[in-house]
Amino acid sequence: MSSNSFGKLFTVTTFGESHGPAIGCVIDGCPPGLPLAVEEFRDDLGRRATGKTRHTSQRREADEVEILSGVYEGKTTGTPIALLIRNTDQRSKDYGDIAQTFRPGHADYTYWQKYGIRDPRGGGRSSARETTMRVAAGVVAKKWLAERHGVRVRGYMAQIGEITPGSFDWGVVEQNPFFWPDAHEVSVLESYMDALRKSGDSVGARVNVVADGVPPGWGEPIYGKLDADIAAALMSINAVKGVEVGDGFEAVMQHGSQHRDEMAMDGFASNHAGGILGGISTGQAIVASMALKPTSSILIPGRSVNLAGEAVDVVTKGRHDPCVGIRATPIAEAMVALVLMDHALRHRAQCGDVGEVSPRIP
Ligand code: EPS
Repeated sequence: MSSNSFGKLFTVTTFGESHGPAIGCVIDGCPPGLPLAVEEFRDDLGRRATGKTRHTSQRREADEVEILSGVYEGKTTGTPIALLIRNTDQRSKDYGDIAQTFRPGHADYTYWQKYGIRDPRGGGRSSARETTMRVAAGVVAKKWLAERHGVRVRGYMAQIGEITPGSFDWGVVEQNPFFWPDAHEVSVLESYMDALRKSGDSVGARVNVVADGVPPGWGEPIYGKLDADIAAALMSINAVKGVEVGDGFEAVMQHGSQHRDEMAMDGFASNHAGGILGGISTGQAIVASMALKPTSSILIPGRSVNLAGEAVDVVTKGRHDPCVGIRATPIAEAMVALVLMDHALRHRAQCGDVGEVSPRIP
């Protein structure tokens, strides 16, 4: 009912608020015997964290994971894995004004309408802080997928505002704060973000995720399609307003002769489908893309109302992201990995005995 859990066999439940004492998650359904240590969470949590560069919120959290259950002598036991991260850098006084008003374009208003009460501190449950636990759970999924199936899930930033990469190299994506695939443009982005931050405004972004090594057969028609679950998972990330799989909305302008991915015994000729047909993986790379809106917590005054229904101008001070997309790449990877792991286990449960079917296109 309250939708803080997702997945069917590999389930993740997150809890906690931005300025509460801690955030956490419970992962259920993880196969036993997977080696797991707290150190393994650091890399991805650091990639997502605030305060690493001047281009993101300056809140500084250690984001140190505590494993409370489900791991014994360094291996998962098959019982629920509870992970906890304590919040340490809350500055709730920044939210004194916001508690009385609604930021235009923010979930402040809809949470209030739904529950009749809200925790305004740091955005409460609607804060991007919650995505920390998605990334933590995603570490477990990524590891199992890599070890058991050789699946690799990677993402990159594909657009900020109107800027798109002029070239593409996976090798540079992790070498800059934007997850940008073109090294020559990083200085352009730095200047762009500096000017944007100075102006007090924010901007949207596009993040792409690619999963290599997924075998054919994962995904459940009709109501458990792999692409539908990936879309729902990406859409559940804060600020996401659009999702595409494969060519997505470009398909509107294509002809069938162009869109179909022709097949031969040495491979598919293209991947317009994004690795999914009929809701089931083809064995090609799974390619998904998401659009993030510009954040609503900005310094440019905007018209709104206060709790008394009076007209007010809202200016959001404090520590905020001028482009939330900059930190979204590891979150998108985590969500895709979580969906893939759930579907891997679901496929194994129903169709594990089917084995490899001929002909198989590599
Ligand atoms: C956020 C506002 C900021 C960000 C936060 C997301 O929080 P605060 O106002 O408490 O500094 O720092 O992001 C995180 C803390 C995080 O770990 O992602 C918001 O409005 O969503």
